[in-house]
Amino acid sequence: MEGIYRFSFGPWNIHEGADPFGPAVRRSMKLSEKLDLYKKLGFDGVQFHDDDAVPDMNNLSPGQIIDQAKQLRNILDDHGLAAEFVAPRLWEDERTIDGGYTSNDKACRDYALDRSKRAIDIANALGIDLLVLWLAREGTYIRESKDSKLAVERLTGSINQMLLYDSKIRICIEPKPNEPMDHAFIPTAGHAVALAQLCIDPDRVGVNIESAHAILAGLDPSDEMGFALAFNKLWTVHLNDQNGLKFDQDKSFASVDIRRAFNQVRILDKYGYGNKGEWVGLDVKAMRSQKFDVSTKHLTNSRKNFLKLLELSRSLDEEKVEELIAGRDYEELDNLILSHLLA
Ligand code: 3MF
Ligand code: MG
Repeated sequence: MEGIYRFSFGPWNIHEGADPFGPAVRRSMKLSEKLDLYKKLGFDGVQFHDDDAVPDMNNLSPGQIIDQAKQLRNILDDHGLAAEFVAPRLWEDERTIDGGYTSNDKACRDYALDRSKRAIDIANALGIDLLVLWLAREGTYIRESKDSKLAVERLTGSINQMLLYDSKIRICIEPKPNEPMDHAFIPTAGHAVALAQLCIDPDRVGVNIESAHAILAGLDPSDEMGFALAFNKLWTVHLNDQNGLKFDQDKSFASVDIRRAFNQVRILDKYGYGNKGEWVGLDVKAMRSQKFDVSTKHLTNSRKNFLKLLELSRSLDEEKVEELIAGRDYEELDNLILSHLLA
């Protein structure tokens, strides 16, 4: 059951190169300039933070937000592009310093929920039904600062409110074990799927697996994908790569470990990922050392690597694989995979 692939990324994936230790090194591109690039780079889908779609939204009324989002939809149409999802950016406001849905302060929790509803309005105006929640600050710096059982109840309660607010919206949780927090409450696909079961409409709560986030959790990204697929909950992916347990690197897909990337492509393709409209999202960052005029190569390279690995996945001698599995000759299977990747 082979998949059909369309590629997406977010405007934040073309960026100025600032990091916690130094300032921007490339000029900013306006959203309009970025949208002009999508098709040229081989991408048809745009992922949005709510305020990528509607800047300065905290100072706009709900009606103004919807109007601006509708204008953006026309711009996307003119470019032949589609929106994939909207994600409320809950980690930058002063009211979310200690988290959004799990903040200890009720006024801050109310802000987070209200902002999420505005993000749902934007999704509606863009004609899509997918809201991604990267639960950035829903965790702790020190164990004693929050109650982890209560935090799960608060997350469930907030998601329920979103499900009630819009009877069509699907909520897709992007798990990540750490950064910016020391510990996150929903670090893996298993946690996200379990949280979905606690919600009032579990069928509308799914998962976005990001390769680097799985690696930071010490897990194999393809296993995280398989887990979500087993629950029919893999609704989008953030493919990238990561060199060990350090800060979230968002390296180009397959740039660190070709075999690990191959296995992600293989499981997606084996289970027809994309056949129900799922996009292949690439959450990758250009190296800070990259000059402005060559600062989108991480996107084209990641897409190219995916397609090359897809060819390799589809040309693997699956009969031989089955034969070696049946004979439990995993050394030979190891060699078969490596020879195939090295050929
Ligand atoms: C953080 C991320 C984010 C999310 C994005 C959409 C910058 O580690 O991966 O990308 O994917 O905010 O939810
Ligand atoms: Mg991501």
